[in-house]
Amino acid sequence: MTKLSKSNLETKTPKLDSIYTKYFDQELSNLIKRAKFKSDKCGIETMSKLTPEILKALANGEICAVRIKGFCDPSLAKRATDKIVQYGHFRNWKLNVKGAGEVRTDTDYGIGLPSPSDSPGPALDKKLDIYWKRAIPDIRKIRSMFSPDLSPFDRLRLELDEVWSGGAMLEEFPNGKKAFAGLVRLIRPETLYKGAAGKWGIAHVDDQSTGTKNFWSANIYLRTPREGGELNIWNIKMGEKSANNPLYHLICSRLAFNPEVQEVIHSRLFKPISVKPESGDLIILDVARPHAVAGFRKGLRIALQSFIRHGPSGELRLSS
Ligand SMILES: O=C(O)CCC(=O)C(=O)O
Ligand SMILES: [Fe+2]
Repeated sequence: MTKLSKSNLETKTPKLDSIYTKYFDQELSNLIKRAKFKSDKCGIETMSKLTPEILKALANGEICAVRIKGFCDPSLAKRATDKIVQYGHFRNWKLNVKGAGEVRTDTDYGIGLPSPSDSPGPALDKKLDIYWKRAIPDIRKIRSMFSPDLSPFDRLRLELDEVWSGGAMLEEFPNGKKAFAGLVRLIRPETLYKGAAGKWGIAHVDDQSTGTKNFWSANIYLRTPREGGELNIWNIKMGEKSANNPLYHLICSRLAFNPEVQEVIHSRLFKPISVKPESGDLIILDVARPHAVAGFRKGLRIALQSFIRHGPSGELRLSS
């Protein structure tokens, strides 16, 4: 066993104070150190099928997430995953962070592309062209991985349309182009961050505009590790107070994808509520609440993912 000397202990567990001074000025540091969240005690509901009532409860902030157990038959999930892993050219999902350029996340994606998030300009235009061109062929490619069975992602689109007043559809851009939805996301032990974010996950929200209402994410889990890989959700009381909370702003920012900043975030958050997805489960969660995928040592964690926004006429709009 290596003996830990004081100096290598220091490099392994960077002191919080030095992280504060590295990333924030004195005033912001003090605000973050004083910031507190209240839990609203909302939970994660497990159901056997999607119902209008449970989605309304999610929309009204009465629950944090809904899990549909066995939404996809586990043996179908296994068969499709074997094909997906063989076929997919997995790449790390990178984010543009102001001042730090592209930073890696803990997640790789295979079939499909996440919608580009660059600021307006020629680089974004180029990425959007590729995204639009590939959207429908990639949706069909994923469908083919489950053939001759119904893809669970297609089933999700159908069932959301059936149960939600206002219906469900693929997100459509102002130019009439359809979005891609149902991204294959893969997390491996090797891609996890070190430190708190590797243990509890990268605490984040998925929309940088703080306090967005009714912005959900759906994940259909195809393969999950035997131990670890829980979905952690912080059931913070949402509203004006949380939207103005400097810690919430930090979690919403791209800086949250910095492993050192995660040390600060985790030191300030209370214990999350947690759910361990199993192969075949569907979870729809409110992604305005901080959430994270807990680390694991062995195995793969693969899911088909889509965001769900509420459109102007009350319809659900899906895009990855
Ligand atoms: O994989 C999961 O359980 C949730 C991932 C996530 O952060 C999301 O869907 O927004
Ligand atoms: Fe997320």
